[in-house]
Amino acid sequence: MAVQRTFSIIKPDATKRDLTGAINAKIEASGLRIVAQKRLRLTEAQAGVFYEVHRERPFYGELCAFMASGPIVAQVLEGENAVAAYRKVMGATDPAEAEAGTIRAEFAESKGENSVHGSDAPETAEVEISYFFSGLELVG
Ligand code: FUP
Repeated sequence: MAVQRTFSIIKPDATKRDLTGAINAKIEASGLRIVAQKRLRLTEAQAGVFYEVHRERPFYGELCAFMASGPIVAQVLEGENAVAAYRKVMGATDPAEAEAGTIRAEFAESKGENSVHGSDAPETAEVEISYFFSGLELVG
């Protein structure tokens, strides 16, 4: 399996509780390298574009408001099979269903405020990375 990149967000519920370091420790312990990272605050409109795929879902408005409610940390992670590897480290969307030791099992507050985002496929990762980072910001 070739080295791959995935896109990650540490969400507002986690930055609010100063969990960036603890989450990064879990990411790095899993063998993934953080090759780009920045803390920023999205507007609801910017969050809406990012989550466009969920526009018709009942939770879309709440999701966009939450993602704009505080700072996020946008990241690019690199490693073997990074997309699937990170989803394993994140755990299930609903923390009640997340495997013990995963980021969401340990830190997520609810299905909506679940501490992290990770791309669901290499093609999605490429689109998501380019929404947040320029080539010049990806230093490896
Ligand atoms: P995931 O890939 O695990 O982040 O999950 P999804 O792509 O299914 O959902 C994206 C985000 O929508 C979740 F992180 C949180 C939010 N969501 C809800 O608020 N309620 C739901 O029932 C499902 C998802």
